[in-house]
Amino acid sequence: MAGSADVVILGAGPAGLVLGNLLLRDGIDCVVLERASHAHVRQRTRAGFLAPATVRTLARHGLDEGLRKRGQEHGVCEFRTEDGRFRLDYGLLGKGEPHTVYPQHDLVTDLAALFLGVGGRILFDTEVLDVTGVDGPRPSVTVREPDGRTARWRARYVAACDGRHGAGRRSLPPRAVRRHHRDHGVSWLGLLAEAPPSLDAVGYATHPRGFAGHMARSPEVTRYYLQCPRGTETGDWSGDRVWEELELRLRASEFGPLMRGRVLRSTVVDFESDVLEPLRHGSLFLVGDAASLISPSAAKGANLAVLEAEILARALADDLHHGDAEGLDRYSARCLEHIWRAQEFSHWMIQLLHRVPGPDGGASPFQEGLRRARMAELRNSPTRQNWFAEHYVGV
Ligand code: RFL
Repeated sequence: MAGSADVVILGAGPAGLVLGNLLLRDGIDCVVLERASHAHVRQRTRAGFLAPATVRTLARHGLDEGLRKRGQEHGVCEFRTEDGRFRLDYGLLGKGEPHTVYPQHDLVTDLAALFLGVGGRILFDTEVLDVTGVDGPRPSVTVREPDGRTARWRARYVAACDGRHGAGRRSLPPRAVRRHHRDHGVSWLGLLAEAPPSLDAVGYATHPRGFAGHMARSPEVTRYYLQCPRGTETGDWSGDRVWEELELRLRASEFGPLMRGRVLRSTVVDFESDVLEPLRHGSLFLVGDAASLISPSAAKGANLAVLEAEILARALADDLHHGDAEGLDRYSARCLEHIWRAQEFSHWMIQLLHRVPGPDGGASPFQEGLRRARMAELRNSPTRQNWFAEHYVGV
């Protein structure tokens, strides 16, 4: 046997590391098991739009030093459409709160350092193979250790924070949990470019050739997105082709040039969403992407992960310190309320920004009419703009 802990946490992403930090600060014995190496975890890039509620959560628990120093407030979107362009100062609308832009791999690096700094255990290069005995009082977690040998961890509770392809989901007995799934039929080519931002706003462009997006990351690096057909390989897109397509869809000739640069990294993301229900089976809890996958159109995934980790940490502390299991019993229902609201807004964003292909591959004129009406409403209605701002930064 490898060891035991009150709480065994699968995965060192935002969900697992926030949970680990909160448990350890509450005196609860826990361990984080992570398949990837420490170096890999520190450089896995994703966007990093953090909601004000997420920033407050991290601040409340003293986990925000890095983002306070290096995070940047962001509160403006620019839409470029068939009917011209318009800007929304969403940071001044709704509840008047902006996003904080802080790259996810920096957040994960900070959270891992803080956890290790207070004596936390993270076992990198340790792949969880399965979780068994979750119906009983002592579940166990089988892992492949860095030297290839298998070993077993015993726990009182297991928190599956290991994403949609993780061992937590895989270990659920058949029919223990329902999975509600939607494939949105949309894909993005996500690009990281060694180029300064070309706009002082998040840029969303709708175009007959598909969506294009612009998101500032730092003074030197910008994230771009291009909607692409399903089945696209990153190798299909040379640097020149990427920039020509971005300039066309972002209408650079009309609204100003793009600052070109080397494409450092590209990935294809197929838009899928799912929600598992309930988020608990016996002593196994699902957190973050393991609980619900949400398409990246509205930047909600990491924010939900932090929120759920805080809810679970409090519930575990009540149970382990005071024998009060009510929080654990309510965990699933509380999180699902937030998850469905985020899914709803994310779905609305997908419908706002994309010509969603129908079964024959083309966008239906009816759907396209609805999409343009939705965009016009956002452009013209102050009520709609306030609603957008509230949900865009909310979790
Ligand atoms: P993570 O971050 O995927 O971490 C899971 C960890 O589990 C490990 N793992 C295992 N470990 C041991 N054994 C196994 N069998 C394991 N299987 C997996 C993995 O190596 C990994 O370290 O899940 P977590 O913690 O739930 O966090 C979820 C977020 O990462 C995700 O929702 C966001 O990245 C989504 N997302 C965004 N969310 C935001 O809130 N704001 C954004 O601006 C934002 N932009 C994005 C995004 C996701 C994107 N992609 C790549 C889908 C932009 C993009 C392009």
